[in-house]
Amino acid sequence: MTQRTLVLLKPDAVRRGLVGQILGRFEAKGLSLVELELRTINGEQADAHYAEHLDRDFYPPLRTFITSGPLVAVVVEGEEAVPVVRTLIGPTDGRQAPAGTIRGDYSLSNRENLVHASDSPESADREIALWFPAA
Ligand code: 3AN
Repeated sequence: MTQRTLVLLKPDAVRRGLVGQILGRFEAKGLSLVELELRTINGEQADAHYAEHLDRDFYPPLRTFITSGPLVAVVVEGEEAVPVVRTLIGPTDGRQAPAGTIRGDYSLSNRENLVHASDSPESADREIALWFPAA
Protein backbone atom coordinates (compact mmCIF):
# COMPACT_ATOMS: atom_id res chain seq x y z
CA MET A 1 0.00 0.00 0.00
CA THR A 2 1.39 3.41 -0.96
CA GLN A 3 1.75 5.76 2.00
CA ARG A 4 3.09 9.25 2.67
CA THR A 5 5.12 10.15 5.75
CA LEU A 6 6.53 13.39 7.15
CA VAL A 7 10.30 13.45 7.62
CA LEU A 8 12.32 16.23 9.23
CA LEU A 9 16.07 16.45 8.78
CA LYS A 10 16.67 18.27 12.04
CA PRO A 11 19.06 21.22 12.53
CA ASP A 12 21.95 18.88 13.45
CA ALA A 13 21.63 17.15 10.06
CA VAL A 14 21.79 20.52 8.27
CA ARG A 15 24.69 21.82 10.42
CA ARG A 16 26.67 18.62 9.89
CA GLY A 17 26.16 18.59 6.13
CA LEU A 18 24.35 15.25 6.15
CA VAL A 19 21.21 16.28 4.23
CA GLY A 20 22.36 14.78 0.94
CA GLN A 21 23.47 11.49 2.47
CA ILE A 22 20.26 11.06 4.45
CA LEU A 23 17.96 11.94 1.54
CA GLY A 24 20.06 9.61 -0.61
CA ARG A 25 19.20 6.69 1.66
CA PHE A 26 15.48 7.27 1.17
CA GLU A 27 15.96 7.57 -2.59
CA ALA A 28 18.20 4.50 -2.74
CA LYS A 29 15.49 2.52 -0.97
CA GLY A 30 13.09 3.40 -3.78
CA LEU A 31 11.03 6.01 -1.95
CA SER A 32 10.03 9.31 -3.58
CA LEU A 33 10.47 12.84 -2.24
CA VAL A 34 7.18 14.55 -3.05
CA GLU A 35 7.52 17.78 -0.99
CA LEU A 36 10.76 19.34 0.30
CA GLU A 37 11.53 22.66 1.98
CA LEU A 38 14.32 24.22 4.04
CA ARG A 39 12.64 26.00 6.93
CA THR A 40 13.43 27.50 10.36
CA ILE A 41 10.56 27.08 12.82
CA ASN A 42 9.64 29.06 15.94
CA GLY A 43 8.62 27.75 19.36
CA GLU A 44 4.89 27.77 18.62
CA GLN A 45 5.43 25.69 15.49
CA ALA A 46 7.60 23.28 17.47
CA ASP A 47 4.81 22.94 20.06
CA ALA A 48 2.29 22.11 17.32
CA HIS A 49 4.56 19.46 15.81
CA TYR A 50 5.47 17.85 19.15
CA ALA A 51 1.99 18.25 20.69
CA GLU A 52 2.10 14.86 22.43
CA HIS A 53 5.45 15.64 24.09
CA LEU A 54 4.73 19.09 25.58
CA ASP A 55 4.66 17.83 29.18
CA ARG A 56 7.74 15.59 28.93
CA ASP A 57 10.88 16.61 30.79
CA PHE A 58 12.91 16.25 27.59
CA TYR A 59 10.69 18.69 25.69
CA PRO A 60 12.17 22.13 26.70
CA PRO A 61 15.68 21.27 25.43
CA LEU A 62 14.16 19.55 22.39
CA ARG A 63 12.21 22.76 21.65
CA THR A 64 15.42 24.80 21.89
CA PHE A 65 17.22 22.34 19.61
CA ILE A 66 14.54 22.02 16.93
CA THR A 67 14.28 25.84 16.64
CA SER A 68 18.07 26.35 16.65
CA GLY A 69 18.55 26.59 12.89
CA PRO A 70 17.20 25.53 9.54
CA LEU A 71 15.77 22.05 9.08
CA VAL A 72 14.56 20.24 5.98
CA ALA A 73 10.92 19.15 5.93
CA VAL A 74 10.13 16.39 3.45
CA VAL A 75 7.13 14.33 2.48
CA VAL A 76 8.31 10.85 1.52
CA GLU A 77 6.06 8.54 -0.50
CA GLY A 78 6.20 4.88 -1.34
CA GLU A 79 5.13 1.35 -0.51
CA GLU A 80 4.54 1.14 3.27
CA ALA A 81 6.46 4.42 3.61
CA VAL A 82 5.58 4.98 7.30
CA PRO A 83 7.11 1.77 8.74
CA VAL A 84 9.82 1.57 6.06
CA VAL A 85 11.15 5.04 6.93
CA ARG A 86 11.01 4.28 10.67
CA THR A 87 13.11 1.17 10.04
CA LEU A 88 15.63 3.15 7.98
CA ILE A 89 16.09 5.82 10.68
CA GLY A 90 16.37 3.38 13.62
CA PRO A 91 15.53 3.72 17.33
CA THR A 92 15.43 7.12 19.08
CA ASP A 93 18.80 6.85 20.85
CA GLY A 94 21.62 7.01 18.33
CA ARG A 95 23.96 5.30 20.81
CA GLN A 96 21.75 2.20 20.76
CA ALA A 97 20.54 2.34 17.17
CA PRO A 98 21.96 -0.50 15.06
CA ALA A 99 24.64 0.14 12.48
CA GLY A 100 23.07 0.43 9.06
CA THR A 101 20.31 2.73 10.30
CA ILE A 102 20.65 6.49 9.83
CA ARG A 103 20.78 7.18 13.57
CA GLY A 104 22.99 4.15 14.16
CA ASP A 105 25.50 5.32 11.58
CA TYR A 106 25.53 9.08 12.25
CA SER A 107 24.19 9.94 15.75
CA LEU A 108 25.58 9.55 19.28
CA SER A 109 22.63 11.24 20.98
CA ASN A 110 19.00 10.67 21.91
CA ARG A 111 18.16 14.34 21.28
CA GLU A 112 20.35 15.26 18.33
CA ASN A 113 19.29 12.20 16.40
CA LEU A 114 19.15 13.83 12.97
CA VAL A 115 15.75 12.73 11.74
CA HIS A 116 12.08 12.78 12.68
CA ALA A 117 9.63 10.49 10.92
CA SER A 118 5.90 10.01 11.53
CA ASP A 119 5.22 6.99 13.75
CA SER A 120 1.85 5.95 12.26
CA PRO A 121 -0.35 6.72 9.25
CA GLU A 122 -2.54 8.86 11.54
CA SER A 123 0.50 10.87 12.70
CA ALA A 124 1.61 11.20 9.10
CA ASP A 125 -1.76 12.68 8.08
CA ARG A 126 -1.66 15.17 10.97
CA GLU A 127 1.98 16.15 10.42
CA ILE A 128 1.74 16.50 6.62
CA ALA A 129 -1.31 18.75 7.08
CA LEU A 130 0.66 20.82 9.61
CA TRP A 131 3.85 21.20 7.53
CA PHE A 132 2.45 21.21 4.02
CA PRO A 133 -1.19 22.34 4.21
CA ALA A 134 -1.42 22.59 0.44
CA ALA A 135 -0.19 19.03 -0.15
P1 3AN B 1 11.20 9.22 17.75
O1 3AN B 1 11.67 10.46 17.04
O2 3AN B 1 12.23 8.11 17.71
O3 3AN B 1 9.83 8.78 17.38
P2 3AN B 1 9.96 10.25 20.16
O4 3AN B 1 8.78 10.61 19.31
O5 3AN B 1 9.74 9.39 21.36
O6 3AN B 1 11.13 9.62 19.28
O7 3AN B 1 10.63 11.58 20.68
C1 3AN B 1 10.64 12.72 19.88
C2 3AN B 1 11.99 13.38 19.95
O8 3AN B 1 12.24 13.75 21.29
C3 3AN B 1 13.14 12.44 19.60
N1 3AN B 1 13.38 12.36 18.17
C4 3AN B 1 14.30 13.08 20.33
O9 3AN B 1 14.83 14.18 19.58
C5 3AN B 1 13.62 13.61 21.58
N2 3AN B 1 13.72 12.67 22.70
C6 3AN B 1 12.99 11.58 22.91
N3 3AN B 1 13.35 10.96 24.06
C7 3AN B 1 14.34 11.73 24.58
C8 3AN B 1 15.12 11.65 25.76
N4 3AN B 1 14.96 10.67 26.64
N5 3AN B 1 16.04 12.61 25.96
C9 3AN B 1 16.22 13.61 25.08
N6 3AN B 1 15.51 13.75 23.96
C10 3AN B 1 14.58 12.83 23.70
